[in-house]
Amino acid sequence: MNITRRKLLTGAGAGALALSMGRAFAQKAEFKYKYANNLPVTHPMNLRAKEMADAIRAETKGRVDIQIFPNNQLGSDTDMLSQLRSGGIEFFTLSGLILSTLVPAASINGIGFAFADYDQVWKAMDGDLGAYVRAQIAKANLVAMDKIWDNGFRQITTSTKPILTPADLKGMKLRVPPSPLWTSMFEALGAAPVSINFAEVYSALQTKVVEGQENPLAIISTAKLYEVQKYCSLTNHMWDGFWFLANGRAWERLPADLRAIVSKHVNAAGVKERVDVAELNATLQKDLAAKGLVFNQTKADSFRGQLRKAGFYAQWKAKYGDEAWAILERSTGKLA
Ligand code: X2X
Repeated sequence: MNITRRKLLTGAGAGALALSMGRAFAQKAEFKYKYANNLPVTHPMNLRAKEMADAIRAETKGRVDIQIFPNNQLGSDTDMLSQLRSGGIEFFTLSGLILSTLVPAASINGIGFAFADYDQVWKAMDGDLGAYVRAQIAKANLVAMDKIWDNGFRQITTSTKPILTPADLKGMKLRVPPSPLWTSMFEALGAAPVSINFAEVYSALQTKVVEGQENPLAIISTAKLYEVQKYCSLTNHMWDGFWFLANGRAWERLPADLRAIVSKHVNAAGVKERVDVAELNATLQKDLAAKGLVFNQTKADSFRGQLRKAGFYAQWKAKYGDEAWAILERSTGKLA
């Protein structure tokens, strides 16, 4: 199924999450697992996850039934991470930058302006850097599936003014996800970052608790942030993805043949979701402008220069260590 912008924007895809025929299997499933995420039902992540759950249910002949809980239904990202660790839920898709509160190395793909394009992203994340991070995640008794799902290159939106250079960020109350790297980066750029879980972002913007936030266009669109923001400044300041995580004990409880089926379909769904998200992020500007969002280009070198001047790269190279930083720079070129 090709997730078209029309289907996304009309929310027709949301119907795909309606109670599935699979309910009939739920009663007899040996393994009834919960998969939670923080994205709207119309985001490609949930449209592909529905296909994935149906394919797993079919190929395991109903033995594995994955129930999807989208859009923060089970709580905030920090709540859901706790539930994943305790086994309250068995699967959860989470940005490595938020996971870094538990697995510090998991935020390394979010280093400001590290990746110039998707070729560099997938070379790193499907290569040595992804393997390194997954090994670190395993030490926390979590299992990260091989193919990280795409969130995208992030842009800054505000309700007050366009952002052209870091000077425009000075003292700005900007929402960032709860993660030391996000806070550090926007402090280095001169802003006043405020850590807020995604579940509360729309209302925080609407009530002017914060004047801006940063996210890829697919999120700005599916979460309807254009309703409470006026400007979108195209910074591409960070690439971010979602690790598809499993609780270690729950994963081991699955027999090897079922684990192979589940991981096959999860990874296949992740690769399809990447195509969907990249297409949306490349084409949504026109739809969002029609909804009133005012776009501007930015001077990337001025942001990168400010990060260097503030010692951001040197600080994070020291935090990750030489091994991880060398793996990152093999894909990005010299950063610090
Ligand atoms: O919280 C965010 O901004 C989001 C939805 O992009 C993440 O999950 C990192």
